[in-house]
Amino acid sequence: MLLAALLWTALTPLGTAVGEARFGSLAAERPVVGGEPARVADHPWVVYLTDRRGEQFCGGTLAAPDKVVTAAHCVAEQRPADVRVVAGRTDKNSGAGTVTELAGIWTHPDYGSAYGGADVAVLTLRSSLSRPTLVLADEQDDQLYRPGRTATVLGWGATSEGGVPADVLRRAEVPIRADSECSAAYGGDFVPGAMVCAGYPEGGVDSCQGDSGGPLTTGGKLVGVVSWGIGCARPGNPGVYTEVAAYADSLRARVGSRG
Ligand code: 4AZ
Repeated sequence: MLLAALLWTALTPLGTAVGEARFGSLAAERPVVGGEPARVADHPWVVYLTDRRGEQFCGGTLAAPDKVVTAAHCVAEQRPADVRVVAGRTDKNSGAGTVTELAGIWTHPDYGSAYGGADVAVLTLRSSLSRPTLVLADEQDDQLYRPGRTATVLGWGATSEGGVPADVLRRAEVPIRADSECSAAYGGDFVPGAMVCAGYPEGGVDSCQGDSGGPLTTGGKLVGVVSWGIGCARPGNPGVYTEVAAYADSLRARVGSRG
């Protein structure tokens, strides 16, 4: 998830009362909720992003030895020199794994804010990692987006709305929902074809603040990137994810066809 502060910054230029109210509510409610502890050994391609001081602010997915897919809203305002990628570290308090600097940040040219879609970015690492990568969903993967299908979301974000970030990686299972259900919840802010809707009607399980940029996976592929929502795990407010297959073309150009 985006840090609320980053999201606020990203949305402030819109300057509308509606935007501010919406943003205010996001800032007040931080969001993996309802999940369980997980290990990077079981999800070796999941990574997190830190600032120069080592503070985690978003998640990501290793899609090639030197490419990480994350959310544009996580890095749009950042310089490559200010971001690190931490791989192979389940517990933030451990020294396990590797910390890698960035050679570059690409954000999708259509990205403006999380509400407009195209909330996807590719980070190029200064050195390649010897770790398994996750394949990206593409145009042939319609079945992975079928409503009712279960997907897994991973992250080091808050475990309750307004709560503190997790030290240890967490995992939760959420059902893919019909686009119409997020449109009903979020109106025009939900863009079918650019975003995926996921979560239980009754809430209780969701991504949350700090999970942004992290993976939503099913069928062994990256199908979504944690993007936004109203609060975390609230009934009637599913999580919204960037639809990776919708951006397969531009992602292939950046990441390579292996995904
Ligand atoms: C966030 O602020 C955030 N429940 C991420 C995911 C969701 C809400 C907020 C979805 O980073």
